[in-house]
Amino acid sequence: MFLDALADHCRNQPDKPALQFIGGPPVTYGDLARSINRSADYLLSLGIEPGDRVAVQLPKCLPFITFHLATMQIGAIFLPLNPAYPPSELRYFLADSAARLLIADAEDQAKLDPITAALPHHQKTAYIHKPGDSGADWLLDYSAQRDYPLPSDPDQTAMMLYTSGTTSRPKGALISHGNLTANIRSLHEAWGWRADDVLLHALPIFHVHGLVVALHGALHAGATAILCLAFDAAEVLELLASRRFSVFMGVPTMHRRLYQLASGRRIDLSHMRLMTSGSDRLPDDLFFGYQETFNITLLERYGMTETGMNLSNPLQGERRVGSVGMPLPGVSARIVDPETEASLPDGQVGEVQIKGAHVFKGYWRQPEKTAAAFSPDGWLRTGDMGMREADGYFSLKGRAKDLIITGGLNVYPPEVELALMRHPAVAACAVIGCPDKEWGEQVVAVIIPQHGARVDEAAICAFCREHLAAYKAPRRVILVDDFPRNALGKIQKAKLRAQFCT
Ligand code: MLC
Repeated sequence: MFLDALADHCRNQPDKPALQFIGGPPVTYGDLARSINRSADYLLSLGIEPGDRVAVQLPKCLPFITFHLATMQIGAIFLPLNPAYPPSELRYFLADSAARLLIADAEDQAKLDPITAALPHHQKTAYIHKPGDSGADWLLDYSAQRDYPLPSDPDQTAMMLYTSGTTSRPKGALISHGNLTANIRSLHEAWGWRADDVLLHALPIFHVHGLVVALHGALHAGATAILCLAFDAAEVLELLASRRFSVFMGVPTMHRRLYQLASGRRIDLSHMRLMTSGSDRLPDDLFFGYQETFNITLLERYGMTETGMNLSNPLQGERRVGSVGMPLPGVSARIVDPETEASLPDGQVGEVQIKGAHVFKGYWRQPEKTAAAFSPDGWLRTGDMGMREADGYFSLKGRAKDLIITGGLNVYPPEVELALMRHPAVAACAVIGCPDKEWGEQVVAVIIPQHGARVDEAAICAFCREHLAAYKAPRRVILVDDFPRNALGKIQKAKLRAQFCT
């Protein structure tokens, strides 16, 4: 499994750099093994047992990575949390997951202690001081050699990743060791990961893209990942041009910024073995712009939190503009009529459904939602609409579910609508996504104010930021007297989009 492959690399190439944060020292595979051991010792000293949830809310740093790997190694369930979550979201994730332990940045103690004090399952918050530098020293300064048995049951849950829902609060998607391993093996084969690859890693590490596809990909291959603390387009472009790297993965917003920064200059990046784009549709102009400016063809792929990666354009062969490619090895994909779930012929648009050993186990303590996520014959309903061409390439054609993607992050309108409805000046609201060149889509709130209420648009946006992570907050507020509704009284968001997304 993935952890076995990593353990082999730690044993066989202890002096090779596994990770390096920009500006920091290299962390060899030997160092990584020791720091995982130290993290595991610590977790065990607190009585953390297999199946316990360990939540980690840290910036991008070595302790995040070692506690991630150590938690999975001792059979507990790793729960990453975005440091941008406001207290209300954080409280929900910690309460719903019933996490026993939270590992967090000491700088956040004043914010976190009042939240965790009221949580019945919460046992401890381990605060790390300066997790980016001195916090990492604590982990590296360790010589104990342990041989913890690695989890051997592929069905054992390794991670829990929250995904928002169209009709409910966020759900914890349970990802098993077998799921992770199946997906990383598919990607290893499809993308030709090599031990001499050097990954430039500029994604956040609390999502499947940055954590699993990018970081696990490099560690599984015994390669080296160089990590930027955040995405700075100028820094990333300079690094990419330096010829040190062979692999880079980004979301379209990142690629857009890199492309705009080049502003017509030709910068040859053809030494890059692999540059991928995902988490949102890659616009055609960016695909061609990259070819023109950087002499490289981006490889677009398609995945989701519940599965990891599903489809990919080929490493060798045609990377087709507007297409997310073909099923990865071991993955099956079909297009079905969204009503009847009957398979549709090539060329027809329907829901994309997925099957394979990489597909998640289900949602934490939500058997009905888990059942609803699958067709009667066991295919995962992705909620994405797509089409298969006769030669096997798939393309995405919209969404069956009400979802906005901004900067590669999913925002579920009902979640934003719920927050808006808590504002006293809002009588009714509908949240829509409007196309945006930089972000892909922009969150827009259409509001009917309470009778006689004065609505301050800036105050509404600020109010949302108190209750939701900033990327979910509306960028624009539009006031209306009424909504277009269908015969059943349902708000017709397509009409709102047509009217207001200009
Ligand atoms: C930041 N902001 C966003 C945003 N990210 N707003 C909307 N959408 C986003 N995605 C806000 C900030 O709060 C800030 O608001 C303002 O935008 C400017 O911030 P910034 O400094 O310019 O943003 P930056 O930190 O550079 O972030 C942009 C980004 C980041 C594109 C680098 O969003 C990012 O890392 N996206 C990748 C997300 C990702 O990893 N997705 C994978 C999910 S897994 P203000 O007003 O306070 O200034 C998945 C499965 C799969 O989807 O297939 O991969």
